[in-house]
Amino acid sequence: MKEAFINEVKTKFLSTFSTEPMLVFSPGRINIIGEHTDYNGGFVFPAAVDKGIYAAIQKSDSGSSTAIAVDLDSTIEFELDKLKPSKEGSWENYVFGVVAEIQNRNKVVGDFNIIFKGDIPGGAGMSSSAALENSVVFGLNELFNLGLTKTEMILISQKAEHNYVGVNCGIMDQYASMFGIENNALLLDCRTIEAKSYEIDFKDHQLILINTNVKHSLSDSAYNDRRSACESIAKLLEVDTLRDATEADLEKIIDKVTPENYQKALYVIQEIERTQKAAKAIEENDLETLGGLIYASHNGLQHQYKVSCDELDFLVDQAKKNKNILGARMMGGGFGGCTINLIARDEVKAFAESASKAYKTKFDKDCSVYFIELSQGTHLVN
Ligand code: GAF
Repeated sequence: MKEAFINEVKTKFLSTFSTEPMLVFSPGRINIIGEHTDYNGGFVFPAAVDKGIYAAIQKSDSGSSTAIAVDLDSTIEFELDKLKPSKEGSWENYVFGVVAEIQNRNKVVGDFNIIFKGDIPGGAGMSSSAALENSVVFGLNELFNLGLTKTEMILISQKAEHNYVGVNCGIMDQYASMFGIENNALLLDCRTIEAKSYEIDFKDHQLILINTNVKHSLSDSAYNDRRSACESIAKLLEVDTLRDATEADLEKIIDKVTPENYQKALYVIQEIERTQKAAKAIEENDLETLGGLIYASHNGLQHQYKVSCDELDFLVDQAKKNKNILGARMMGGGFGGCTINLIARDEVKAFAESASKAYKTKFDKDCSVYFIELSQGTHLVN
């Protein structure tokens, strides 16, 4: 699959632009636990995966730049000194945003051509957006010797998402996609942007994803609304982010916030704690405890933070009925996308079949099961 994708973008690049491209692979990510905690300065526990974006890129001498998304059969031509956001939801905003944010750092990018192809299912909550942004910034950094560090690159990707895509995302996705390590998950402290890596080898258990095939749109104001709610509560508490607050602090301002926002802040404080506990459980190879934390995370996302949906809840409930599944929860921004399941290896086939059947009966549509490998972050492939 990987080889086929590389060949496809390379061949298309050669036939379209008549020059050899440089090739970049930028992965999507999973997240074991720690959801909606990144923009609250908290901990997250993601890993880069073996699905991602393949980008072929090279300088252009035609006086303009071109980007082609093979999967969307879409081509855009643009001039670097006239960049502005396209209409909401356009894929080119990820490209324009990254270039504009590089320019904002007084770095000079010349004209370029880029062709993308990917195998991250759209709207699955596996962050195809961060993979796309990172492939562009990484490719341009190499091509024009911009001298950006990986941390600078992910901050550029994040700003592109804020200013061009319109999602005030945290740093988890860009970090995981850029810094991923094979067979490892990263316990990332989003306040310092520093991570500790954990080798993931669950022996007779493994992680699988089940995609509801309900497409979420992060630009939905729901995401930005939650971020603002958290920020306004942090302000009331006179702390920088909810990372610096305790449940006892929150209790003191109970009369000053709506019950809904109180629950959201409580969820964040508890999820940050759960994420740290999950790291300890992994260190101790205590999968029962890890699984319990994962289920508790879903419960909070469903009832307190309110970013789940019927399809996700259904798949988690199916998992709960099966004692061979130690934990399951929705993953990513929410409102659709995948569940992540910690499951006994010899139960995978039977559960995939029974959950798919039950899902079809209940919702009259298919879910999809993904096996993932934890992979290296954004890198050159030739
Ligand atoms: C999306 C965002 F992009 C991340 O920054 C993070 O907030 C996540 O939702 C929820 O944990 O993927």
